[in-house]
Amino acid sequence: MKKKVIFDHDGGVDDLLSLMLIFTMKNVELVGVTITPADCFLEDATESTLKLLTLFQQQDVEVAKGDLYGVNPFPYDWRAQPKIINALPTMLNVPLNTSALVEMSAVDYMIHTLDNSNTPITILMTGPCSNLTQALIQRPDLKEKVEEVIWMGGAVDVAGNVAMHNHDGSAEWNVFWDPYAANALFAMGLNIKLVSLDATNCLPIDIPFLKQVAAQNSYPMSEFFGQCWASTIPSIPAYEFTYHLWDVMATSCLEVGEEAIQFTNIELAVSTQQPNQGQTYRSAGNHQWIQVSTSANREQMLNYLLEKLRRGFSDNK
Ligand code: AGV
Ligand code: CA
Repeated sequence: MKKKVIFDHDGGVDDLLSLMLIFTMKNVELVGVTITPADCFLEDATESTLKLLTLFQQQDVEVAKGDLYGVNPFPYDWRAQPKIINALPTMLNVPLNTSALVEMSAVDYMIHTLDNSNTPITILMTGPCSNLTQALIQRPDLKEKVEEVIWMGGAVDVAGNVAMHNHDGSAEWNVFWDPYAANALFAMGLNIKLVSLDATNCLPIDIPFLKQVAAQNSYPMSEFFGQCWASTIPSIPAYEFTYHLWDVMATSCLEVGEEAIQFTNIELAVSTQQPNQGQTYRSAGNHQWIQVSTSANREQMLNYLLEKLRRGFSDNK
């Protein structure tokens, strides 16, 4: 049986790549996409999402826009960056079809979909976790409808990627955006896989990596991924600005096993206070067991991805 999935993303370049990767997965039934207006502007992310559904002939997937905003907004230039994806020739040539959009907010859509499903649903999140947390605060009974949560977020035994004057740098951005939601989510007793910077650090999106993608440019999906990733290459390379295989690695967890990404069960807490607001730290004895991606096998991940990208846009259809 296929894995039923709701995908909550926040419109970044790698969030959009993640959506495309899901479309290639034969073991996944993507029910709906919810958008968190975090590392994006909602209008841009909605347009990208709808166009990708059309490009991959997946218009039966529903899309709901989020209306929750975290306490720590992303920098405006990061939020504006993914707009470039809608300006790429491939996307300009796709007509905008809004029929997949539902009238409900992301939170209401999650509640509605979990409530009406006879089988549990996996929630994949590649942005902040506010929508899911709010949905389950409103309807705690729906926790039993959540099969598993896969969330790109956190930094446990490594540095974070938040670089702000009033912060100690220990937090990862998706958690930092709404640390109160993360704190509440960890206390809910769900089955959570946290794909943290501990694992994603092993795969920076750099020129050697992009050359490997470019070498198989004759496949439409490789070519498009290469173009999208190129837009993330920072003019001034520094850890805080360098893209890694963040959301894409989290998304691959729908398909790959322990040989590619290794998880360790850890009792984890989230700080809601400065100077380490949003830090995910070990807290032995707190009973908030979270499966943290403590490491990943770089070769396995690379081979998996390159193999996935050797195809056209709607080969499954
Ligand atoms: O912390 C990683 C998360 C991922 O979900 N996001 C980007 C990915 O979509 C925030 C982020 C951290 N550093 C960034 C980010 C950067 N340099 N540019 C844009 N977003
Ligand atoms: Ca993201």
